[in-house]
Amino acid sequence: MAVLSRADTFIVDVPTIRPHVLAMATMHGQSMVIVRLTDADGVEGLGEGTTIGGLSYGEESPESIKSAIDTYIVPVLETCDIAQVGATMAKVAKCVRGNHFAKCAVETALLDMAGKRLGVPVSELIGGGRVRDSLPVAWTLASGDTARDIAEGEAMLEARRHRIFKLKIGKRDVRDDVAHVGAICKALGDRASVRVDVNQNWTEAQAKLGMAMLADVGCDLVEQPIAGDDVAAMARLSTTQAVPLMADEALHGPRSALRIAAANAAGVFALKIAQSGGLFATAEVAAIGAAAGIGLYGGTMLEGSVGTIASAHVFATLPELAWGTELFGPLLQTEEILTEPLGYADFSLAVPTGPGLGIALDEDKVAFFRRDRSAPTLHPVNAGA
Ligand code: MUC
Ligand code: MG
Repeated sequence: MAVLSRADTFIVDVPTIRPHVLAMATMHGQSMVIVRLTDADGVEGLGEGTTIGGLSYGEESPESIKSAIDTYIVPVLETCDIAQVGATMAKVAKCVRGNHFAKCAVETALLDMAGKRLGVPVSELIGGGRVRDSLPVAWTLASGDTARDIAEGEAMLEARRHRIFKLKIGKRDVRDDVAHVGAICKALGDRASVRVDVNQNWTEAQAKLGMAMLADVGCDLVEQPIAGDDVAAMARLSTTQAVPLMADEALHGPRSALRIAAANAAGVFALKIAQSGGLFATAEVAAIGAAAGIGLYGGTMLEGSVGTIASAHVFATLPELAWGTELFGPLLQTEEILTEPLGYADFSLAVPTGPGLGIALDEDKVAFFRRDRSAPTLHPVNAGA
C-alpha cells in the first residue's frame, strides 16, 4: 500500500537552441509541466506533460495540464493505493475525461515510483518488458532555411548523432516545400533517411500532389499530411501513394488506432505517450499497429528529459520498431534539467537501467527555469508537507 503525501506540479520554460519552425507555430522555447509525487515513505516519482506551441498543436496547454492535475487528478490519487498504478489510473479515467497529456504525466510519475519501490526500470513494468537498451533517434531540421538545414544535417552526421531527419513542411506552397525537401535529400544522399511532417496542413488535393512529388525526390515517409480526423481521406492517400503515410495527430489512443488500422488509413504509427493518454495506452496502440502490419515509430511532443525518457522506456519494450524514434526533445533545449545528461551517442539514445525512470532532476536548474519560482504551487491539501 502506498499513500500520496505530496504533489508538486510546476511549469518550466526552457529556451530552444534555435527557432523551431512548424506549420502551425514557431517555437523559441518549450514549456513543460513537471509532476513530482511523493508517497508517505518518501518515494518520489517524476512525470511530464508537454505540448507544442500553446494550444496550436492540441487541445491541452501547459496551463490546462497543470490545472487538470492540481484540481481534478491529485484529489483522486489521494483516495488510492498509488502502488497499484493500473487501478489508480482506471479510477482517474472514471473521474476525468480526455486530458491525455495530464493523465500521461501522472501515470509516468506513478510508474517511476513503482519502479523505484520494486527496484526495476519502468520498461520492465510495461507490456512484456524491455527488449532493447538503446533507440535510434531522428533529428528535425526546421530552421526554416534550406541551406541552414543542410549544414545542420551535415553536422549531425559528422557528430554521429543523427542519420534520420524529419523536415517540417506545410507552411509554403507545395512545390516550394518539395523543392526544399529535394535539395536536402540530394545533399545528404544515401547517408540519411529524410522524412517530412506536414502537421495536417494540406488539403487532400495538395497531399495527392505533394506525396507523389515527394516520392520522386527520395522522401521516405510523409507524416500526417492532412487533418487527423479525416480518416477516409487518409485511407485514400495511404492506399494510393507510393510513399508511406504516418499517422500522428490522428492517433489519440487505442480506439483511434483501431479505427485507423481498420480503415487502412496509415502505413506507420507515430507512437506518442501524451497523445495516447499514457505509457500503458501507448503500448496498446503499438500492439494494435503491430497486429495490423503497421510500421512503428517512436514519436515525441518535443518533451524535455522526463517525458523523453518515459517514452524511451515504452519504446524499449517494442520488438518491432522499423522507423526508429525521434526522442531528441532535450537536445532542442539550451539546458537539460537533469543531474546526469541523457546518453545520446552513435545515432542513438541509451535507455536508463536504474530503477523507475532512472533519472533525477537538477534542483538548481529547476529552480532557475520554474515559471512560478517566486510562488511554488504545492497541492493545497499537502502544502508544506
Ligand atoms: C510532431 O508533430 O511530430 C516532433 C518532432 C518535431 O520537430 O515536432 C514534433 C511534433
Ligand atoms: Mg507529427
